[in-house]
Amino acid sequence: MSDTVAYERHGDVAVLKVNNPPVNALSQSVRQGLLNGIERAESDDGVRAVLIVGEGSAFFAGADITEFGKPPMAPALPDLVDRMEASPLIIIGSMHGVSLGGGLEVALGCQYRLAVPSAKIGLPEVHLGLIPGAGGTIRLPRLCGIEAALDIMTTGKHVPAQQAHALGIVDEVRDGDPFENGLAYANELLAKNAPRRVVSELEMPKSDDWDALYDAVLAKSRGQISPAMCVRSMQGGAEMPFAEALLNERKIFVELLQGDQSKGMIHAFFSERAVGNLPELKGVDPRALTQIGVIGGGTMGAGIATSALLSGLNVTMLEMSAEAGEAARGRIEGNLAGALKRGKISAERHEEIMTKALTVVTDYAALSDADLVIEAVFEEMEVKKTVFKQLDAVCKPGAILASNTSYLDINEIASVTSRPADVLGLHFFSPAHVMRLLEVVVADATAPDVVATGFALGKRMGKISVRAGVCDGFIGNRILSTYRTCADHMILDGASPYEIDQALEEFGFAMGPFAVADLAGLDIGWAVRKRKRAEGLDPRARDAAYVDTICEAGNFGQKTGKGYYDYSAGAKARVPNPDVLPLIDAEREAQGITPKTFTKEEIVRRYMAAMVNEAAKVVGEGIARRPLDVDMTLLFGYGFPRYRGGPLKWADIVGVEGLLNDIKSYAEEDDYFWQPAPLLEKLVAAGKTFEHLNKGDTV
Ligand code: 3H9
Repeated sequence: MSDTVAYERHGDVAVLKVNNPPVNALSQSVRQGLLNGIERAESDDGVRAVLIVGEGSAFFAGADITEFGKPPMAPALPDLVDRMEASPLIIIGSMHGVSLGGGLEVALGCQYRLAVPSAKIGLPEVHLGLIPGAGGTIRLPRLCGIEAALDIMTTGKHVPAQQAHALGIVDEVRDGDPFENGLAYANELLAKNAPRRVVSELEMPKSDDWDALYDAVLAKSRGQISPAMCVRSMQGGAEMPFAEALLNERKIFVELLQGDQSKGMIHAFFSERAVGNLPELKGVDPRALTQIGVIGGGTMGAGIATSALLSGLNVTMLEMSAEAGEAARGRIEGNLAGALKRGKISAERHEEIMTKALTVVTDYAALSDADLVIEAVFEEMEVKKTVFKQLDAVCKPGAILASNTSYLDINEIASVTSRPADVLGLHFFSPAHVMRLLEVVVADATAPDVVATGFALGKRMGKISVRAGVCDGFIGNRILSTYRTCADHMILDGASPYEIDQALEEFGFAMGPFAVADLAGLDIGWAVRKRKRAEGLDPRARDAAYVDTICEAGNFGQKTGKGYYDYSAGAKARVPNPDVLPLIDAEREAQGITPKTFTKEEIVRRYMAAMVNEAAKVVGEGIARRPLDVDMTLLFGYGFPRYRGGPLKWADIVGVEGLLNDIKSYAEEDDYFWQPAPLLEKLVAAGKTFEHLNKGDTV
């Protein structure tokens, strides 16, 4: 047998127990073990059935993703599943935990499927930029029809056992131990001489219009190709003999595996898990958290409070007046009503939160037993300092003081307290109870257990937490400010905000930068520009003042109904604001610029070059520890398309050398803005990529 699959004989049933922690991925050893087990059972006298059961947390989490991109190792999963179907024995899968991807495909190669009620099944390959590659696209529809199968494989969702049973995917749902249940079920099937029932021999459902299905799926996936390719593979199942359809599925799978989108998505899968894994925090215990204070109940503070409440923490919300406190309570209640409606909390929990877990106060003294206080007040240094002085005076020793600032210097904020080791930045993204990103900003004196507590809080809230160092804008907003500036330069030089938004939305961003600015509120950027101008702009920096005119007229984007776009017909029905282009024309004229045209490719190339260059500076300066930290920041906080993996993964894919050459050629027009990142130059000189740095290599 193999190290990971044990063979046991229980009367007429051979049991294959799979043990490949942590999630029973179908690695080569597991595939080999299953194949050997089936062959042994076939020659084991008296064996009439085979039961496959997973030890530990899952049946199977799918193919072993770490094997992707390496030379294939026999037996291949599709061959194993075929071999299972060809066996004269009755093969039964007893599922618990997850049966995902190849794991469900193995179950589909079984003739009977049993699950515990908590089991979940799914085909999440699309989240890796792939399609199911071991028969899933052509076996699953035979059990549950095209519509349900397409829904499962194009969304990648996890389907609970009862629902899978109702769809005909699982034959029986029984509570209890998966092995005991499975053995009893196998013996029942043998006792009643249950027939062999091979999924590939069932009738394949047909569609009248595969192209329409393909188009509909493609239109929903914002540039990601794999969901639509599930349709094409399923179509093959309906139009070709089974063996040919299987080869067709395999061909599509391999093409996608070799393509850029799966590279981006597999990078995202592993980076999402690696991002919170910091060597410096190994063995460091976070401080205990029960009671959280939040200062300021605007949109951001209310969102943070909601997130904390939803994660089971008690929250004391501090506002300046009773009226402001009531408004904050109203915002939190509104957020929680949304969570209740979406089934994220029960009515009882909602009631409990509003009556017990949330307290709204106006006196700092009420924060004396808070374990952690997050300040979310107006973005101005003096205001923040006043808050931190008061917190320092009332909070108990050991309490952590956090600022939700998005740009300001945490060291300076910490300096007004007597406990800089207990101060850090916790930068949430609005709406804070929805957005997944949390930047944990580590200041010079922040203690390791305070950092660990920031990560523990993020985990508890279901966030992707990224470690950031102190600088203007930390990781995300610093990079944003650079690529936004690049977009502003392109506007001065001839592009329109609408062309830029369109090009970047086609690249895969959820929204273009100008639509984002309208959503966030143009007043935010206006305040930053005013601050920077007050500090004194470098005379070599290009300035675009036309957008200030929009703000001066009281147009701050979506919240006022007008910004770059006009939202009078609703937020989704955005149309260009007719006032904007004349303002841009006037600005170009005032600066003596003759506008030129930009193709979509040029727009994307410049915008991405600016993003990658600044990101490389952020990594080079140690503000982000690894390129993957930048990638996850952009993915989870800035709408960067997941299928491109993040800006630095994208840079590796398109080639860092070409990007550096572009940056150098742009520098011929503007050598102040386009200063190549030293790290990028070193990488190119050493013939390395950002991925080398992720793996711990240095340049
Ligand atoms: C496929 O099946 C293709 C086939 O159709 C065709 C083939 C020919 N492989 O997420 P967690 C690791 S494609 C290798 O933190 P959780 C993970 O990296 C596959 N490793 O735990 C992590 O490692 P570390 C389709 C895997 O409890 C550790 O396990 N299947 C795999 O929050 C724990 O993971 C999928 O896409 C894997 N397949 O969630 C399922 N899965 O500790 C992908 C996990 O070193 N997996 N690891 O960071 C998941 O969705 C979640 O991991 C799962 C557990 C729900 C299983």
